[in-house]
Formats: sequence, C-alpha cells, structure tokens
Amino acid sequence: MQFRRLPILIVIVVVTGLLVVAFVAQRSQRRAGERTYALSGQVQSITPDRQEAMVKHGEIKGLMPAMSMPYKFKAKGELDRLKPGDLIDGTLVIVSNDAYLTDVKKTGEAPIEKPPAETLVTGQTLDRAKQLLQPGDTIPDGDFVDQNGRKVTLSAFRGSTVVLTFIYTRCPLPTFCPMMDRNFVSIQEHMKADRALKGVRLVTVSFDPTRDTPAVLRAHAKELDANLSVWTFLTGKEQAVDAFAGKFGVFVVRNPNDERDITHNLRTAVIGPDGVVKKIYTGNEWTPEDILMDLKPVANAD
Ligand SMILES: [Cu+2]
Repeated sequence: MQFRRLPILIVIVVVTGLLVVAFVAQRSQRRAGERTYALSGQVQSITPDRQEAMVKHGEIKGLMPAMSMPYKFKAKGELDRLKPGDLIDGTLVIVSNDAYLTDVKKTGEAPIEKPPAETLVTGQTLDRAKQLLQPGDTIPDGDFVDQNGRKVTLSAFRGSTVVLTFIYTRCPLPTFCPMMDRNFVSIQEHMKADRALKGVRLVTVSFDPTRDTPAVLRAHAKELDANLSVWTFLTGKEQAVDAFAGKFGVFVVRNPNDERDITHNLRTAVIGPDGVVKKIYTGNEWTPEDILMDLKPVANAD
C-alpha cells in the first residue's frame, strides 16, 4: 500500500511544481520591455475624464524617490471606487512610451496633508492667476544659458515662431518629460520635411538646473538627435528658471531633503515671431499634430 501511493504522490508534487513554474513565468512575462514596480500611496485628487489620479507615494525602488504624480489607471473600475484621501497599493507598469497603474487596492484612509502641485495650479488664488501669461501677452525675456553654456534670453528668438516646453532630463515617467521630448522630436521631423515650418524654433527649458548643466543638456540633445540649429536647450539659475516657468503655469516642488525628488506639471507654449503667446497647452494631452496645426497659419503669415 505504502509503496503504491508513493508514485502518485511524486506525480502530484511534480505536476503542482510545473503549474507553479508556468504561472510565475506567465506573470513575469507580460509584454516584452515592460517593467513593473510596487507602489503604495495616497490618492490626492481624481480626474475621471482622463482616468487619472494624483497619487502621493513613497520611494519606488530603482525608479523614483517619493513624490506626487498624476497616474493613469488601466481599469476605470478601480479608479471609480477611489476618492481623495484613500490609501492604495498597486502596481506601476512602465512600457517604452507609457505608464499606468494596475491591480490597485484600497488599504485605508487618511486625511490629506498638503495639496499637490497640480492643485496649486488649478486652485490658485486670483492674484496668482492674474500673473499667468495668457494668449496675447508678450513673454518675459528670462535669463538662461544654452546647451553650450552661452548666455541666452528669449528675445534672441524674435522673428521666429517658437514652441517652448519645460522638462528635466532625469524625469522617470515616460508619459511626462520624455513625452515632451518625443513630441518635439516629431515636430522637428515635420520641420525638416515642410518648408513652411522653416522659421520655427524649438526651445526646451530644464527646471532642474542643479543636475541639468549645459553638458548634460548637450548629451540629452544628442540622445534625442536634436538639430541644435533649430532646437535649443536652456538652463540657468534656479530662481530665474522658476520665475520664468511660473509665468507659464509651471510649478515645481523640489524636496529639500532629496534633490532627485521633483514634483512638477507640464506646460507647452506656441509663441509668435513678435514674442506674443499664441497658445499654452496644459499637461501631456496635446499631440505634435495639435502644434503643427497652430504653426501652419503662423508660419504662413510671415
Ligand atoms: Cu517630468
């Protein structure tokens, strides 16, 4: 009896083992090039129409320090169940050009400590809002150095239509600063092919001047295959950069205890050859095609 049961037991153990191996392999395979990270945090605010929540989270080992960022949810149902203040556990998935939260579960609730950066922008006082540039306003000159360490002000671009955006080169999320870079690469491609866009200039301003030195920006430009005769990268003194970026509605919150920790939003502006704001885009919803549409009439007018 004992000896007859043994083979059956071995078969059960082997089959169970194989099933576990197959399950683990399937779980970790997902899509090629996909990286997953465990994320624990607190929901600060929710933007249902973009299927996004601002989440204040702890350090994500190997990816980014503690910060507040808007995250897309893969499943609408998971987001619909949440409200500001909820504590959550979930998985952050990063694919080459995308990032989203999945397997999100509520673990508790807590009072929200301080409003995140994006709320400071939308919920700002009227005084602050009045200082923001609007279409029709002339942009300030600013005080910058370019990727070659040369002093530059924005008046150097008078006579050219300018597309201006703000980034920092170490931004960990593909849907944030790297998306601005990708969109500019795409606009640069169109500029090569379309003579009507000959007079257009691209300007990328870094709001992380401590790390984004001219040399770092030069390397970044090379990585993007940026043509420096049409695309300029700017950095400068932190105060000067913040004052300039703030006029466009860019708010940057730097953690004094960890210089890698930068909470920020995004703004991209189209500026006429006279230095007057034509349009300011919020966040990462705009496409290169949107900007190309803006550029056509402007470029044709001169
Ligand atoms: Cu970023």
